[in-house]
Amino acid sequence: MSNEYTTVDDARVGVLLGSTSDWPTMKTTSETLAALGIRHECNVISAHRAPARLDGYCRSAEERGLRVLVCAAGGAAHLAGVAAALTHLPVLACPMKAWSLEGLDSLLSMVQMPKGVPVATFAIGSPGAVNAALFAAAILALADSGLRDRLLAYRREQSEAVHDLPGG
Ligand code: RP5
Repeated sequence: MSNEYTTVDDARVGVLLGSTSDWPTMKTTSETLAALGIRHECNVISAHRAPARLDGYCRSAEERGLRVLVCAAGGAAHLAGVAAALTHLPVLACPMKAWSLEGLDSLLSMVQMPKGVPVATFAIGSPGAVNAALFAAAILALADSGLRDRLLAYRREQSEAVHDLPGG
């Protein structure tokens, strides 16, 4: 049922969180996508607490216009792997620091997908959350020249913001 999750018209990226507790980190994904003018939607859909909802979301994703999914989860972080099993769209995985192990558990859960169903796994925490947004942008920019220009401008501004070492 569509009312089980939030949809945004013409969204190209679907951001999925295993829990609302992942939002403080994953809001950086949303902010980065927004800065690049990428329409996206964010939902909390736990793979183990709401498997039927995740199934419906992923199976309808391509038809609704989504082109990339970004999945964030902590602990035994199976959200990205399950999403990738339900859609052939690219799935980008963001390991969260949950309640222990500083996120290493999440990282290994995501990066160690068995062969056949890939997920692209990013760094633990907000560095990976931002990079997942930039990687989604790079994928979408292959077929969107306006976004390509915005992504190049973002990269240029980032380069210009790098300062010389003190005394250098
Ligand atoms: C995972 O367990 C979530 O993605 C979150 O990172 C972690 C803790 O979830 P809560 O217990 O805070 O809901 O499913």
